Amino acid sequence: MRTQVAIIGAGPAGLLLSHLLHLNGIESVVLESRSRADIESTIRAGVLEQGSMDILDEAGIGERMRKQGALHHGFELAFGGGRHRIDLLELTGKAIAVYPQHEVIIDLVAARVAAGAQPLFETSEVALHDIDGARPAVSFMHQGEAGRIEADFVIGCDGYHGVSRPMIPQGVREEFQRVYPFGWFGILVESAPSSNELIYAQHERGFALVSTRSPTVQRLYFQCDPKDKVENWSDDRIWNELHARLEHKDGWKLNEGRIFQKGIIGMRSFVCAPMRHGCLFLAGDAAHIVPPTGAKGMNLAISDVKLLSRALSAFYRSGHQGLLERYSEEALKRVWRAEYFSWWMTRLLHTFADATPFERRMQQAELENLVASRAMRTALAENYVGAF
Ligand code: RFL
Ligand code: PHB
Repeated sequence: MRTQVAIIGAGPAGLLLSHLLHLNGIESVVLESRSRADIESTIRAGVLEQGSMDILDEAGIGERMRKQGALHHGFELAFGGGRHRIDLLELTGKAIAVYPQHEVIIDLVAARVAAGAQPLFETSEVALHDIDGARPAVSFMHQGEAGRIEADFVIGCDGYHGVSRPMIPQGVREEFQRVYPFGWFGILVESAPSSNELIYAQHERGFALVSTRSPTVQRLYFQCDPKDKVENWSDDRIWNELHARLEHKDGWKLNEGRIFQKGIIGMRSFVCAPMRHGCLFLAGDAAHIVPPTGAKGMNLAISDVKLLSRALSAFYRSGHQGLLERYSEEALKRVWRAEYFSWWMTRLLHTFADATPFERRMQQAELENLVASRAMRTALAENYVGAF
């Protein structure tokens, strides 16, 4: 088999890239190790920046997002017993949408199927060949048969644990990493939202976050030991912890409901540079990871593939390689700024067990400064909505 662009991974990065290339008349094949049902039901991110919404709209797949996604014009920061609103719209003129990542995946798969280009699901033994030579190819197993696709380009959109990144030789690849000494315990709850807007709470017992998925489902997180086990957390223990971290004297109450999903997520910051080697290009989590505090992961994946689809389109239209050559440098500029913001939000809002009393006071003072200063709130809001 031969195609123009072989894409490994049907996450937001791989599926959107395939769709954007199709809109530019470029043929691609997407290989995915999991099943369609699995990728369409895995609960992950929730927040889309305005720029990401615009890209989905321009690509003609924004209709359900516009109808079912909830537009948020601000969020709240809770600390020291009070709550403070960050008015994103007033500070930046932009907003964000809460629209679950698996819904974006459903919309993208539907668009690919409608175009007659369904990803190859449940492939295994995916391997890349000759990525810096003349005949790049990807081999794999699919439905019990061995397959091989030759392509002009191979795009690694296969997430942090994928096979693409290790194909960049060690002497060429530089990796930057920070693993945090805590994780997030995430739950899905059957109940009406407790708040119209997200609440990011700093508390001495640890960070907590109130988000939503729909008018009948809440998404809640709280900082935990990354090595803890879900079995150690009964529903009662979870609610006690969330009430303790989120409720203060102002009368606001967290809505309880049936907890129907629990999970623990580790947290890291990670960047691989460069994001290109030969005809292999990396996009999304394959090249970088941010802790979820800044809600940037899916948005970075979307902005990578926007750059990449432009570069590939320019190449196929006119033979110019300039944008392809600049891809890694351009993508990494945005990546590092989002890494900084995600690290900063994480440091600002989490409890570090080894922090000295002085460092704890500095954290409080930074939060007080932030809400007191329009300039600092504006910087936070610009980063959060991705207004660059
Ligand atoms: P994905 O989504 O991990 O997709 C990679 C796909 O590649 C497949 N794959 C392979 N396929 C074939 N052969 C192989 N050898 C393969 N190896 C892997 C995998 O099965 C998978 O389907 O990467 P992509 O496309 O780069 O997308 C990145 C986002 O998924 C990720 O950054 C976000 O989910 C991060 N994130 C958030 N991002 C936001 O923008 N806003 C948020 O509010 C937000 N919240 C979150 C998050 C991530 C979270 N978790 C679970 C880490 C909240 C959480 C809790
Ligand atoms: C989510 O709704 O899953 C969510 C929202 C904001 C974040 C991270 C996750 O910062």
